[in-house]
Parts: sequence; C-alpha cells; structure tokens
Amino acid sequence: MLAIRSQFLNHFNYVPSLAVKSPGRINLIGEHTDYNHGFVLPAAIDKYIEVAIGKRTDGAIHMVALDLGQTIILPIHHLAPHATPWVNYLIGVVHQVLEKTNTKDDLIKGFDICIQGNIPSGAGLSSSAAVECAVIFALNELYQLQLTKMEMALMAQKAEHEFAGVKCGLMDMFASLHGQKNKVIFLDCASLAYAYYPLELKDYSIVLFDTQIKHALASSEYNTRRLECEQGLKMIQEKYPAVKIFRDINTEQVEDCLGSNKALTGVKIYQRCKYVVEEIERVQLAVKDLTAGDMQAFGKKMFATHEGLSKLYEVSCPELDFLVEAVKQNEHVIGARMMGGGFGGCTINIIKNSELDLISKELAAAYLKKYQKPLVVYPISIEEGTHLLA
Ligand code: GAF
Repeated sequence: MLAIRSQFLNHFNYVPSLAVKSPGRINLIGEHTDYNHGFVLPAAIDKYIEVAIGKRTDGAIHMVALDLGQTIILPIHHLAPHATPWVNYLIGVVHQVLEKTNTKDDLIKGFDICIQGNIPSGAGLSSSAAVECAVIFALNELYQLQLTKMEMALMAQKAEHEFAGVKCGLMDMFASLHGQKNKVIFLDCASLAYAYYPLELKDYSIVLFDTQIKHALASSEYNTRRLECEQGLKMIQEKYPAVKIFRDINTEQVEDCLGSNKALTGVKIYQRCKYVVEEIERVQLAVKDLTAGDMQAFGKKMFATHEGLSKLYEVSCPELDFLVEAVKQNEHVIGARMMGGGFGGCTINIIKNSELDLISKELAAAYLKKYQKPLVVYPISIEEGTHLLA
C-alpha cells in the first residue's frame, strides 16, 4: 500500500492536513453481551484502516475508497443513508458530528478524504467500526471538536444504527478507539467503566482462522437476536420487577420464567436469554483466570462460549463449528471459538507457538477437503487504538 498521505496528494493535489490510523479488533470473550449490558474483553489489532483528510469550503464531501477504486461526492448537508455500503460508515459519523457541532455554528463546510486499509471485510474484525472511528477521530482533530474517545465511540455506534441499519453494541467502536498495545480491555457495557489487562501469553499466540464465509445474514439476524433478548428480559421482569438489566438475572430465573413454559414463551427466547446470562457470568470468571495467569481455565471458557453461541444463540455456521471442533482435542490449543457477530468470519484461537505452523497446515488441509475453500490464517498482535499518523 502506498502511504495514505501520498495517495491523498495524488488524488487531490494538495497535502492533507492530517492522517489517522484506526484498528480492527478481536474479542477474547463476551460475545453478544455488549448490547445486553454485559461485559466484553476486546483488543485492537494490527489490521487497520487509514484515512487522510483536508478541509473544503464549498459544502461538499469528496470521498475516495482507494481499495475499491471508487470516488463519491456528496453535499455535506441533508445526509441520508446511501446505496453504497462503505459510504454509510463515513457519512453516518459525519451526520453525528454535524448534529453535535453545526447547530452552534457552521464549522464544517466540507472536506476531502482518502481511505484505505487491510482489514478483511466480512471477517468479523470490525472493518466498519474502524472506518467510523478513523473518520470521527480525523474530524475531531481537524476541527478541534474536543470529543472524548468515549463520546466518539458512542457517536460511531449511533451512526451504525442510523446509517448502516445494524443495532450493534458499543464494543467494536470502543475497542478500536481505546486499544492499547499488548492489553485487552475489560469493558462494563452498563456503566461504560473499563480496565486494561496485559495479555501475557508467553509460549502461546492468538491466531484467527478465517472461514471465508461472508456473514450475509449477519445484520438481519443480529437485529433479531437483539429483539429476542429484549422480549425475554421483559418476560423475566414481569415476574421479577427488581431485574433492571440482564446482569441482574440468574440462571434459575431464566429457567423459572422462560424454561418451564417454553410453549408459551418460545424456545428461542429461552435459549437466547440462557446464553446471555451464562456468558455474562463466564466473562467475569474469565477475567479472574486472566489475572491469576490461568490461561488453561480461560481457554476452556472460550470453548464454552462457542458452544453457547452455536447451540443456544444460534449465530454460528457449520464452517465455524468445524474449525472449533477440529482443534478442541488438541493439547496445544488452549481455547477457540467463533468471534464477532457470527454467521461466518473468523474463529479466535490461542495456540502454542511451536505448533502453530503444523496446526494451521493440517487444519487448512482438512478445511479445504471438507468445504473446498482455502482457510486464511491471521496471526494477530495487539496494538494501539485509533491515533494520528506522524
Ligand atoms: C458485532 C457488533 F457490532 C458488536 O457490537 C457485538 O455485539 C458483536 O457483534 C458480538 O459480540 O461485532
């Protein structure tokens, strides 16, 4: 990739005011818990989006997606969801920023922007959140908006809801913006308090295996899961009014309200809520394993999460199940599970360094034989969150 500043210069014939790098994310544990007021444990990674930006004064936004070879020009005012998906991640956050700033004065009068990156799209690594975070961070710097990282994450989340139509939680934007090198972030998705934990894997590494299945179902099924959880929560609250959020519920209450009368309440709602309650508990225990340095116990919980996502939450797919099942009995694989929204994308694995090549090769061969698809392997390092490029 040619440096983003040079790309900008080539396209717009002037030097950009600034450039920003914004990473994708992994999540060690805590899946589909962010929008259910649970906990998550993500980290920013060495796959990223870069943008370079410069001001305009004619009321237009000129957007260049370098990897796609596409340029779109739009007036900055009256922005609405666009037919081209990548444009929505960009103008979605511009819309949020204008709502917050341009009511006071007409501060932002247009800009030029170039985007490129190396986050595979549809792999569950949050390329869309990385675009949103890169753009909002760049606007914040360019116009000195004084937004905090948390404000930017919340605005990017709202952009995804309103322009991309996915009612996502906060995890992806939060992780992209707040990442720190070699640290995972424990985020309480109810209070938004967070803490960093060093990830010391010693002889082990984090590796992603990409099914190459693009999660086409993801946005519609994602929104359905969210709705099912809300319905389940309401049913539980009818019997237990003290319950405010999922975290207040224990497994007995799920059985009592939803498990005992599935014909009436719906088996799916029962399964979704059971998974969420168990996962919220599991993440808290996993963080204790992490601080105690007990990665074996941590890894077992990753496998348990996969089981729940596959059987109860039903967001896995045969290819993801195959990849997790294939490494489950391997003594050199501490933990593995599907990661992100689901229906395709990657599994996240913690694997002994000395065995990595062999395991990857054998798994790729088995995957090719079964699904006639190549398995793409990404060794991952944990990196700093969204920042200005020097
Ligand atoms: C997607 C969403 F964007 C996140 O908010 C989160 O819910 C995740 O799926 C599942 O944990 O990445």
